Amino acid sequence: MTARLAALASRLGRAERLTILTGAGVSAASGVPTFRGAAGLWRQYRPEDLATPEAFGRDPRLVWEWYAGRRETIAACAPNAAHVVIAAWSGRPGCRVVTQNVDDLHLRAGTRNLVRMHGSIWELTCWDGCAAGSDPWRDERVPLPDLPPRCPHCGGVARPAVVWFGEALRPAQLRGAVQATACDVFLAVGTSALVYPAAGLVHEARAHGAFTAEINLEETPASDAVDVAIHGAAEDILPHLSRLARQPPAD
Ligand code: BV8
Repeated sequence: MTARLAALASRLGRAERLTILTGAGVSAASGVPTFRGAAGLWRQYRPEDLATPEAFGRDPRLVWEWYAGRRETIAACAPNAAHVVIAAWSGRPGCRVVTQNVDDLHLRAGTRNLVRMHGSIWELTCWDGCAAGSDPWRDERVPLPDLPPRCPHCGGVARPAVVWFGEALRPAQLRGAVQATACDVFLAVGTSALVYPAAGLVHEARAHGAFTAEINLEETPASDAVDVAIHGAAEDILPHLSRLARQPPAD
């Protein structure tokens, strides 16, 4: 572990273009349930039952009850040490942060140059497709006054402004994520590397010649593809890496 940490720290210290991809594991220490861990969200619900446009079309109230519960949980959570380190790194020239998370904890930690691939649980758009409601608006009320909430523009049904399974990512977010793979160091943190197109980004970074690394509690399908796979908690490993990367290189 030490040698791998030192190798990654050395690369981080020298990187002119650093890209960090995060998943639910970065928010776990803040109390936000992951999708596939022991207490994972998907254990209680099947993704196809809830995180799809078909599910929402069938029963908007049921899907909103799931999201309203997640919003209530997330509202009580604060950024953890992993978010704080990533926010500090995000201020470096050439650093970009691409997250799959919809909890906005990176935003609350002050992260710059952030691409939120799957949107935000704190934003809504119009499900009924009115023009004014196609751009997400922020609604942080907990609890929401009624489920499903209404579109303020047309009075129709509002939906969470997140990307569901089977839905395309918004072009600007997809473009930002793909452009971020043109980097010197690509660091995936706290993701099971199962959901695409996010899971494909590490391979695109490798194709650009990037040094790739993964920090995760467990093996993932990306572990064999990266140059360095470090098994540990993001909230422990990232502060340690940050200290190592600041040290002058050993003679
Ligand atoms: C699309 C938002 C196309 C909603 C989410 C190939 C190419 C393209 C698409 C596909 C493809 N193959 C299959 C698909 C379809 C599908 C897909 O990938 N399916 C999977 C299941 C196989 N992809 C899609 O549908 C995507 N859309 O491609 O559209 C298209 C094009 C044109 C027209 C129409 C369609 C959209 C996918 C987005 C789905 N939305 N979230 C919401 O949140 O409610 S996905 C959701 O799960 C998350 O956002 C996240 O992205 C994803 C994976 O979760 P992770 O973040 O990785 O979290 P997970 O719990 O899985 O893992 C956490 C890890 O952390 C674990 O390994 C754990 O060990 C570790 N950990 C825990 N604690 C810590 C830790 N590590 C470190 N420290 C800790 N403390």
